[in-house]
Amino acid sequence: MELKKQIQALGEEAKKLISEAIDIEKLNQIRVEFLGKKGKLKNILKTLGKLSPEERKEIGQLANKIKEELEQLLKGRQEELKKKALEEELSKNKIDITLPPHWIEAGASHPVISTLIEISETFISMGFSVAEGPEVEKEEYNFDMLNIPKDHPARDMQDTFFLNNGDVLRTHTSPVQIRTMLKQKPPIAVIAPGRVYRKDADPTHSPMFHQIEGLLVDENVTFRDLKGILKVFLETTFGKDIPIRFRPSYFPFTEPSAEVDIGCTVCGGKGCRVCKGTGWLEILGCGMVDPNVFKAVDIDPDKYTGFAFGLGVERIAMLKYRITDIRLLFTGDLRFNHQFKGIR
Ligand code: 2NM
Repeated sequence: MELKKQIQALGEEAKKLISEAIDIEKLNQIRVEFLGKKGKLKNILKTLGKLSPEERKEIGQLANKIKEELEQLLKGRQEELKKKALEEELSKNKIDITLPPHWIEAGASHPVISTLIEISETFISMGFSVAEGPEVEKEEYNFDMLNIPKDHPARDMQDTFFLNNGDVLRTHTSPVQIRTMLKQKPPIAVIAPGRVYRKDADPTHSPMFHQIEGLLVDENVTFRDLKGILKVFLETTFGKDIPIRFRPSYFPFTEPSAEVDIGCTVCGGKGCRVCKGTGWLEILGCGMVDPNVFKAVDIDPDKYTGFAFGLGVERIAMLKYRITDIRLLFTGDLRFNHQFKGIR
């Protein structure tokens, strides 16, 4: 039968083309050409009407069988080509997982900043807020209102950087406390961490360094409150068993004033180079806010009392990490910072 042969030949032709197809696009072309609505198989089947019912049934079945076979083959070949394309893509972009990584070094916090943050957090945990202010200050806020008059020797004690317009680089963060008391009335509990400047440069002094000062003002604040707060701070920073002593001292802005020593962390109190044989290390200054300071900021000294303290962050960082020359802290050499990776 002519039609049967034609259909079989068509099937063979399509099978050959499918097996030779090199991409998905070619497969789609073949599908349209042979199995499409206007495809070769449909064309042949159009002539079916002229046949007898038996022949029509037989040819119809054959055509269906061939159609199914071809669809099966198209599907199979399509899978094959997809797999091949993926394999090619993967072998082109091979990743060598044995290569060493591009090393990105993690940053490290500077020990002075770590220390400043740790100390601040200790005071924050006791209810203090953090206050900030400008590093270029009015002479009035840096000296006058702190009970340091123009002819007072304390002004000479602090070698000050003056600006042409008469302003100063703040020599301590006390002006921040002054600004706080001018705009906020008691109860006040603030710390003022920040950079300060003094004309000074040797193994233990840098012209720029960091201070944290604290101030607490309310009714009935006493020296005992000051001692309690500082004890918590020192024990948190240097350990529960750190020896502490208060020595009478003098500051223009506090009365009475004291300096606080801790037992030498290097020799344990026996006496060494670091504590200059005394067994003690000077760690901070403090006192009860002088009534003259309260008057300058319009707080009633008959109603309120307060304590204040100030400490040098570099000094504490140097003791904590056994650094003997302050200049190491200011080299800007990242290799130095990286020695303190992970301390915070
Ligand atoms: C110190 C020692 C003692 C201090 C005083 C004040 C203020 F503004 F409230 F009067 N702020 N900080 C103070 C007191 C600072 O540093 C060694």
